[in-house]
Amino acid sequence: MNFSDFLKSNKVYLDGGMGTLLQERGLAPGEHPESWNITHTEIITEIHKSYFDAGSNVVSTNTFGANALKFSERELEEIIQAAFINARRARESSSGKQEKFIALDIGPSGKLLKPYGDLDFEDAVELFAKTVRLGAKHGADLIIIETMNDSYETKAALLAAKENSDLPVIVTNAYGEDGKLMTGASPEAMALMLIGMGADAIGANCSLGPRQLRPVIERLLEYSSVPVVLKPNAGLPRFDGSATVFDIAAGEFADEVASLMELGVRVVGGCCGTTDEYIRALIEKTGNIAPKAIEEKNITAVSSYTHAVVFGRAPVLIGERINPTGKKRLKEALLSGDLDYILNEAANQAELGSHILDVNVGLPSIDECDMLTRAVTEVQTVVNLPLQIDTADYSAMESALRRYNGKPLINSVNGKAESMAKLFPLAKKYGGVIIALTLDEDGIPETAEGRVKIARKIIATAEKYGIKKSELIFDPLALTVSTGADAANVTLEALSRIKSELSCHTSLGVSNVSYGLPARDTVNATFFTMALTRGLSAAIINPYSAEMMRAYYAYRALSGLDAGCTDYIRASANLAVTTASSANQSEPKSREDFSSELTKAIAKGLREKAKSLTAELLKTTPALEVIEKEIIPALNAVGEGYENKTVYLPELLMSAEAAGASFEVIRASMPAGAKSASSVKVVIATVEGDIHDIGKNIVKLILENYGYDVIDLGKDTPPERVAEAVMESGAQAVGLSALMTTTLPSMDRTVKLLREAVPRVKIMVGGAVLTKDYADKIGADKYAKDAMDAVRYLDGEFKI
Ligand code: THG
Repeated sequence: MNFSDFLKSNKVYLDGGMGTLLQERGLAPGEHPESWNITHTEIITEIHKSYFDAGSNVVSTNTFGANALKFSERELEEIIQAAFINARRARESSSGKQEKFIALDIGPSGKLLKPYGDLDFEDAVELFAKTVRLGAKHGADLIIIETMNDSYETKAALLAAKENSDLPVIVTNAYGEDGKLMTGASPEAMALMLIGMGADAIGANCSLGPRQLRPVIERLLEYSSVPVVLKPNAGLPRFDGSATVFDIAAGEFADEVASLMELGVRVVGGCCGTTDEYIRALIEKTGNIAPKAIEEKNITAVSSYTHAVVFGRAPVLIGERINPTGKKRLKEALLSGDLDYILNEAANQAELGSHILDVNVGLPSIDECDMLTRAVTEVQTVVNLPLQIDTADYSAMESALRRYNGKPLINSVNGKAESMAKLFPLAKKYGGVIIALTLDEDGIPETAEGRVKIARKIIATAEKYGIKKSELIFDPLALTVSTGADAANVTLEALSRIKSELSCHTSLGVSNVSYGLPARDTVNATFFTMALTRGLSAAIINPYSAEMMRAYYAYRALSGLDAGCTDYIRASANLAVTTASSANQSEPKSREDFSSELTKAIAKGLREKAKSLTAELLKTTPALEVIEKEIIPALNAVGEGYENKTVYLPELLMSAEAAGASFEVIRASMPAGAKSASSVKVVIATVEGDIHDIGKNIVKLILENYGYDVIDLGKDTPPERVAEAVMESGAQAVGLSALMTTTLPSMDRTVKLLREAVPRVKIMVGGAVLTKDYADKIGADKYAKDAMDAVRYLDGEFKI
């Protein structure tokens, strides 16, 4: 039986931990576990065999970090080939009677993707593709992409798997205590994107124990139309004085995973700290649980890199402003390649309450493929809303879909044969909810009947491409009422019928209705309300229009979607203020305006805007005042948001970038002598054996923006180098980072050496697996739980 067939109707038992077992057997800090496929074949084979003997259906090759960043092409092939030989030997020698499969295991690259990190998306795809091709060549039955803590990197890996093999793919992410990925994605956002792209099973692994992952699993089950996977750690890590141990034993682990299987989880195994004993206990405990059939959820929803927007609950507002139609300044900006105008519009529309933003950069003389891709990529750095990609150019559509970080809204397909033949394959490959216009080769039907007929044709054709009708949202086309008295009526009737007869969601470009009329906002808002009462799911609107926004909030309140009318009341108080200020964009600004605007620009991560506002402000304000009254408050606000989990890593980084740009302008304006003001030096490093530098890089950026002189030693840093650098530079403080439980001992060693060599230096430690207890135990001065915590500590120590 192949794995796809097995997955259809069975419970699937994966294997347990690998890395933690290799450490017990002597894997040294800094040594690549993947090399052991060649140097310790017996041990690797024995571990695989122990899992097959325990009853695992799937054993994952020891290739978690087998990628071209860590190994040369020749080494990579040798390692992957050896990994499969080991796994096959284990399979052949195991006496277990269950179905047995071997999965190519793929873990994260250890790098953040651009623009937050320095790995380009396509380079990430190619990096994973190399591993995928080798896995397929050497006999993988399936691919498991696991422990991914960033949505974009997960997308790159899944795309690589799909484009370079026909193998089934399981994708599991590492969710934190807040139920999100490190870069902010919710479980439903991941489920939507991954299932949209064709993942065969999705789920959660590593990071936490089964009990802590329950809320994540519940949300995955609610949204997933493919089997849900759970591969947790053996509870939470604890440092027992000499080694890292996990806090739940096999029996308790099995009980907890069993309770989630009762809810519908179909694929289970263990991650860090689990052994064959855990898998055996798990199989024993859950043998009698019948595998739950997978239900089609038929949820119509899109996602950004952080969250989902679901259609059919409350009306969805799609901001229309990123569209050059009728906008001279935007056209000019696009032609000169300036994206700042768009980023501003994106940030404003988000602030005004849009749920999704339309992105259209179509102009006759523009390279739309390049511009749309850039616009889509950049807009995602300043807002976390899902995007509606709006273009008639299929190559531009494909390029933008490829780079989009989430499950987008696709604007649009229509009933023409060519449109469907071009668009549906793209939607099928990349995922996305498709706006379908009810027009075809014969134009827009004048009757509602004619438009419904086209909708039926589109549904039937989509099905042939494997696209369900829940992935379609119909736009029955708002036409200009001043040129056709019945225009609005026909559209509304088509809308009602599409909803009642076809059970599909609908969307309208509302503003079309009022062309040529005075007081367009009033006509638009009234039409919008009429459409909402007929069941409209979404609308493309101008969020600057107070009348539209009032109509929206009033509708929500009147239809029981706004208890206590709290949203309506809050919105109407805000509306007068915000729309008035954004309407006057060309008026000269007072200094006060600039002040709050710079803070805002930094908080929103608008780099270019932050630069120009800083330069303007410096004409009237001393540099120090700009730093203290503008930049620091903005960074503090974002930093606080980060701590409260309202702001995620990407936004934090973009703000830091904007603040950095602002600092640059200030530095350039200062007299030469003032630049080397007595600053505090801080040496930072990721400890030996640890190749993760994401956390450390954030700390660096933030510290620099707070005026610290940072000496960055990079990752995998031996204790001696840290001590040397501190002595040479005379640094007052050291920051050490460790992201893996396995490298905690090396943090311990570094602290010990520093205490001997430079007792005066203050030591901060941090990282995902670190706890205050551990920091105290190894004698650090400070456990910094994040970058802002580090800043507060250093400010307290050195800037009194
Ligand atoms: N359905 C779908 N997509 C659509 C439409 C639709 N996309 C385009 C359009 N219609 C919706 N978007 C806009 C964008 C801008 C304007 C109207 C609709 C607009 N522009 C002003 C004008 O042309 O007069 C100028 C704006 C300005 O003053 O700056 O109104 O129906 N699926």
